[in-house]
Amino acid sequence: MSEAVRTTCAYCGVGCGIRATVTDARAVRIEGDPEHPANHGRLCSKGTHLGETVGLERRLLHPMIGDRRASWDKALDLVARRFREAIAEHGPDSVAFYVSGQLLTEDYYVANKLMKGFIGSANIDTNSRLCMSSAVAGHMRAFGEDVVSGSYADLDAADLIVLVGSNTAWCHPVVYQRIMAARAERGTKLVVIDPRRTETAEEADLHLPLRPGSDVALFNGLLAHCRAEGLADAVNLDAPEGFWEALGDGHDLWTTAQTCDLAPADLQRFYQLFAAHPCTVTLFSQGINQSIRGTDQVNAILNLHLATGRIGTPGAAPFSITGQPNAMGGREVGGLASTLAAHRGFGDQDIAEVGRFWAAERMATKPGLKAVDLFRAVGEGRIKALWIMATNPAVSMPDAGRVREALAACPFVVVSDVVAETDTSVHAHVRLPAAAWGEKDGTVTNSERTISRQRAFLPLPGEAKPDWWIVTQVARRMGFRTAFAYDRPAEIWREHARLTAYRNQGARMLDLTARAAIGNEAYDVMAPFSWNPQPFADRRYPTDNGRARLVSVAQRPLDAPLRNWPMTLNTGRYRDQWHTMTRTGLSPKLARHREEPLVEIHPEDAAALGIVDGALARVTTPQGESLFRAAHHPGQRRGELFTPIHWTDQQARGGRTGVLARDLADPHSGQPGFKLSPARISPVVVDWRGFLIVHGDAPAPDCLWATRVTVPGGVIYELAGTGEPAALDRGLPRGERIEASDPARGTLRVGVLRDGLLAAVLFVTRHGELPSRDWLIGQLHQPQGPQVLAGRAPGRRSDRGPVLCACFDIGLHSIIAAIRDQQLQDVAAIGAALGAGTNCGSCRPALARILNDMAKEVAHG
Ligand SMILES: Nc1nc2c(c(=O)[nH]1)N[C@H]1C(S)=C(S)[C@@H](COP(=O)(O)OP(=O)(O)OC[C@H]3O[C@@H](n4cnc5c(=O)[nH]c(N)nc54)[C@H](O)[C@@H]3O)O[C@H]1N2
Ligand SMILES: Nc1nc2c(c(=O)[nH]1)N[C@H]1C(S)=C(S)[C@@H](COP(=O)(O)OP(=O)(O)OC[C@H]3O[C@@H](n4cnc5c(=O)[nH]c(N)nc54)[C@H](O)[C@@H]3O)O[C@H]1N2
Ligand code: SF4
Ligand SMILES: [Mo]
Repeated sequence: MSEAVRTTCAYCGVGCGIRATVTDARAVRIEGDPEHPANHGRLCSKGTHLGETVGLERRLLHPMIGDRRASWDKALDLVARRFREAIAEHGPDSVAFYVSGQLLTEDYYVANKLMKGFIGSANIDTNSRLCMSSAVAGHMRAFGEDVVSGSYADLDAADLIVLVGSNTAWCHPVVYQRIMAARAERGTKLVVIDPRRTETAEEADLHLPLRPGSDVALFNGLLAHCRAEGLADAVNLDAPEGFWEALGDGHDLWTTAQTCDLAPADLQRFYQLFAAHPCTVTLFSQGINQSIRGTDQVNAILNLHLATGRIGTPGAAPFSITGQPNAMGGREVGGLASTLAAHRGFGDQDIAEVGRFWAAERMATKPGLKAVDLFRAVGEGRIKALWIMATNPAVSMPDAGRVREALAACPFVVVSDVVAETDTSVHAHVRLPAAAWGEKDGTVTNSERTISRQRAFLPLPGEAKPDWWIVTQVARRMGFRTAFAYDRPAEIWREHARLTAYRNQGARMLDLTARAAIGNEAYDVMAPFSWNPQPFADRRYPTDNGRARLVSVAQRPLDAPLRNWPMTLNTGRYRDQWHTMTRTGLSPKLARHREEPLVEIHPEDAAALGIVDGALARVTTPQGESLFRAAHHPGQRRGELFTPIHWTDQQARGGRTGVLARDLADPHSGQPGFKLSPARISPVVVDWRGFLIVHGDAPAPDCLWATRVTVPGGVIYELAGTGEPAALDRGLPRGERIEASDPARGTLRVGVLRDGLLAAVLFVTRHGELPSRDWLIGQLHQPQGPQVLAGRAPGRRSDRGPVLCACFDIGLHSIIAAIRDQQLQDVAAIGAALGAGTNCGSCRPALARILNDMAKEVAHG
């Protein structure tokens, strides 16, 4: 066994430090790094189970041109030639890169430099456009520079934490645990502002389930209240003319409560909490950013913090928390089409200075196409060559059906990815195998501006190569040899750090001078550091006059429901899946939390529309339609649906949220309004239901509904369909067949044995019950006979229910039984009895809810 390598988690913007110990050829033990400032040793369920994602199943291991393996030389030459030809024939704006907050800073830096300094276009945009570009635009308007002003330590010091549009318990779990610890220690108040009652909201002192899209009204109303109370007296601010006057009208408590559809008493309680606790952190993410009003919503929050002086002191900050592991690094190097590099924009002086620094052959002179416009341009044939790196736009872009058509029609598409087949890469002319987490070296910046090293601890498999290498090879072949002559990430890091310092003289806060000359060894051992531990402590801002700017923002009208689209669709994340599941989807443990894509709906809406809990339903929007399993949830607002973003064609026949979201975007940031699309829902009637469990892997059976779930040693497909299920068993693997079907009762039970070992089972029923899958999954690759078709161990019935604790594999039913039988009173007692919740802690909010629900049941007799 080797020494532990210190690196950073592959997933979210919390940026937890990890100690990875290689235990076998492709096996690794993962522990939280106690010395990392972001997590002090903690990890959530996703980080804890990273070890289950480092295998080589589904990896892309060789360059591919079409369906054929090609040498790196051939593939790189082809990419360089096609980009050169397009530029020669149609100009630099006829090509584009679409990159990702999951690239390392060094990868990002070279891609940006190639496009903006050498190709001569700014057509490089990133999935961060979909993620936090409204926060970027808001920061620039208020501070003059894209600076996130909060730190995790502020959460320890705050007296009030307001979570707005953030399901922190699921999406930034280690930050959430830090909030919970502060609450336990010092009674920090917690307010959650989210239309849905999420697990995050369950724990709060106050949950405000506001009308979607009404956040500007809420924060303007609060600011008007603070002004009236004499709390808005901060200095060193510029307010535009009429700013305060505009807050005079229609911002009283009653009008605001009505606009936001909140109980006035709840709103008043929030105002009082806010007024009483100057040490306030307002942490926000996609419920704010992913809106056609996103930038205004961000500025409404920044206005409030600036005007009440809640910024720049410990425990007081507006805090935009980032989603991806390196969203911030991408912002620092200029990965967005709307910024140049090193926190510079497209002013003449910036263009001239960056051009000189790069010795650029052809500088971009204006911002490039933002993601939504970029894919529109692809669809209109204006982009002749497109290179996609580390993102899956065929799933994650709004109106993804249109994006797929655009990709299919584009003359030349290159995809760099770690997996062989994604919904995007099926459209690629060239696929380039990228090094994955654990194989690549570089830096990432987390939500609080801490830069950490990601380090390799596994060898590069097959012919995979790091992204920076792939980009520089293409750049060299396009004729830019000297500008891309890097041999290692450290060289790129030094250049990036020098660029942040170049002609800076205090004009921009991002200044990495101190790390610009570090040697290769110092880079290798570089410890995590923040490039600015407490921004704005001196109340000076990187604007022309050093003052921050209040921005006049008014609540834009909220659409009434349309006749054919009586519902609205809200979209987001599950606790244990990451985006399009290319990696978390490999983990059997993570799969158990939510096995299928659900559409959550308020029970009364469901009753009115005939949507049965657990049955299939069709969600339709003007953009497209997809099937989901319906789940009644009283925490949904009336009139609203919620679906997850994770499922793709690789995992399911339905569950495709991307095709449903409309592609309207915020006018300032270009960020799509993913959280609100007009929609309707209808029941889907099926003739039969079933499941298929296979040892190893198998393609999805061809039927109406098939969702793939990774299980130990194989996969299970949950199935449903219309007509005759008989066709299904044609898809079974070859081997000795055993069968116990009863056509009269509408059941079909088939098993396949290979060398006496169970290779597959298919269970289908028209009316009856299906057995618990757990026992059958455990029989895969075990010696079995016909009795396996009973579906359970002789004489035993065990069903532990959906798994809540992914670390110790403990199901809902086991937890309920333990609470009842052992009279467990709190989360700690459950932990002591079962272990649940004692490792990563991601299930603690769920455990608290179960205790609460059971206590209520007892109280109601
Ligand atoms: N488990 C998991 N964690 C992740 C990710 C993942 O895929 N899985 N992805 C990472 C990434 S890239 C990101 S960007 C973050 C996202 O992290 P979050 O922003 O916390 O996650 P979301 O689920 O997208 O949306 C947050 C909440 O916004 C609410 N919301 C919707 N409309 C409104 C509104 O009008 N006003 C308000 N106030 N709230 C609204 C939604 O109901 C939802 O609960 O998560 C990161 N962490
Ligand atoms: N409806 C709706 N849509 C959304 C959202 C929403 O809330 N609602 N959220 C949006 C947000 S915030 C985000 S961030 C996006 C995320 O959406 P995407 O970025 O499209 O999703 P991922 O699955 O993270 O895609 C990353 C891809 O990069 C590959 N990859 C992983 N590591 C590497 C690497 O080191 N190098 C290379 N070259 N490839 C790698 C993975 O295999 C995967 O195919 O989705 C957006 N879409
Ligand atoms: S909170 Fe979880 S997913 Fe995010 S960085 Fe930490 S361990 Fe990784
Ligand atoms: Mo994101």
